[in-house]
Amino acid sequence: MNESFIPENHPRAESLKIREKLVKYFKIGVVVPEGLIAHGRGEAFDYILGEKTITPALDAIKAAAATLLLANYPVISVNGNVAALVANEIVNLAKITNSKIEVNLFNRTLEREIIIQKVLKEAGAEEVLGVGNNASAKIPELSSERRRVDPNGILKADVVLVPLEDGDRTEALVKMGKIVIAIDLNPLSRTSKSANITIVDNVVRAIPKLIDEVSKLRFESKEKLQQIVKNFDNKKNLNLCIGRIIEYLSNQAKVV
Ligand code: PTJ
Repeated sequence: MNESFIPENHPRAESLKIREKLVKYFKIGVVVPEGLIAHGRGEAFDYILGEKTITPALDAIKAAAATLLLANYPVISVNGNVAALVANEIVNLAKITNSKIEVNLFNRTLEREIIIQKVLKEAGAEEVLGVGNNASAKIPELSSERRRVDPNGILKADVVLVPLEDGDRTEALVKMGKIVIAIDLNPLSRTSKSANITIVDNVVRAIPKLIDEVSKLRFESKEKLQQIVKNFDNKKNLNLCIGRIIEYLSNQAKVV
């Protein structure tokens, strides 16, 4: 990649670096143009969430960590944006939660599956599911290429982590009886509303925090982990996130 043109003291350096990363991975075919648009929507929500991990998101992260630790066969679903932004972190999370990693694309092509697999392997993944003919099973109720999943991955999973997923597929996974953990900056999206646990936060902050939380909880008893999950209410949590946006905007309205 060309040297970065972003000055370190730029007030929006972090956000610009993320854009730069996505463009770099767009140029090599990992990210699709739609992924850049989806990121723009995410950025807008991040802006009105104050660009930090809010307390309700921390509660969701704790419930997600407990759910992953309780799972029998957890799978982390990876698309282009996720591979571009947090490949190393996904590999670390998979290792400490004993999760499988599956490439699962909205805009599926074999070339993209292969290059995303390469990015994940370079980040340290030993096994990457869902590539080529390995994605031979189908999610019922979904049409076209979007329905393909790996019989040794998402099809078999009891818990699926879907960072940046679309609403149709989240709903279909829930209907299949999977416990779905979503990461989505938009608390109003169908994904957010239909997942069992939604972390309303940027993947670049949420995944490292999820790793920390798993490290904290990994030696806790099964009962304690079950209690954490039981105490979590996704609808209530999403309402708290929307409340935080309203609060943020009304505070801004006072200073403008
Ligand atoms: O790589 P592919 O082919 O699988 O395509 C990936 C995209 C993201 C294009 C595809 O899954 C898609 O179209 O997703 P949607 O339906 O646009 O949903 C993306 C959601 O993720 C939106 O609600 C965004 O607000 C949110 N989002 C975007 N960037 C981030 C994010 N959430 C958390 N962290 C982000 N960095």
